[in-house]
Amino acid sequence: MTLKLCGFSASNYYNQIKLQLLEKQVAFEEELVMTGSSDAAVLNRSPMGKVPFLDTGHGCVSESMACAEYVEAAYPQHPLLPANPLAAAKVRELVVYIELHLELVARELYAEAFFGGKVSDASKERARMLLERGVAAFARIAKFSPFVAGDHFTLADCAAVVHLPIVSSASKLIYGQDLLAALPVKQYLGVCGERATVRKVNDDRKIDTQRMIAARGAPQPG
Ligand SMILES: N[C@@H](CCC(=O)N[C@@H](CS)C(=O)NCC(=O)O)C(=O)O
Repeated sequence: MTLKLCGFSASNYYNQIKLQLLEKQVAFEEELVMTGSSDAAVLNRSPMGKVPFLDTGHGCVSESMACAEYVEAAYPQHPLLPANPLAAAKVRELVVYIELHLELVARELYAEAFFGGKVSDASKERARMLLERGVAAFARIAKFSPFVAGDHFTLADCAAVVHLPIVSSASKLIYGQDLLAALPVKQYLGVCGERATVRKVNDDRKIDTQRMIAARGAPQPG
């Protein structure tokens, strides 16, 4: 069976794995699966009901880091992790900083920034404190030369390309200030945007966002 990437193209985490698969030139199909399902058939494949998950034909894998590691191990072509163990650990470290200390913190703001909801002032303040700490830490390890981990496009770029723009947008909308402004994110995204893979992910994201707006009548992030 052809590997299936399950989820939807407006999702930043889905796009992290989609970009990896495109970069590695892995043959894959996309299966539209939305979040928030209580259907056992979905939860058997992704226990939290989150996307993305991979259906390998022999079993499903959820959580983007587990998916990314599976893809690197099962499809060694065009590796996106360096062979050197320390260099590979530094790439994984960057992915964790981007996901855990930037995206996951900014996610607290999405309800108000993108979905017309309300986030309490206390939550905004806490998110701001955590984001400032996360950004300062990320700035110490991100190279942007031109890629996040150095001169090669890696898994850290699959994370950065999809998550950094959302962190910027959410902080601009909520605080009136881009908390990533001190980093060369714009130039970096310009370099990455020259890649056909990144353009494909962004084009599909825009189409899927329109699909979701039409279906729900509400704007979506990413
Ligand atoms: N830790 C998860 C995060 C994935 C995630 O939060 N995906 C969002 C879509 S962008 C989702 O499924 N949200 C629904 C939910 O949290 O229940 C991963 O790395 O895959």
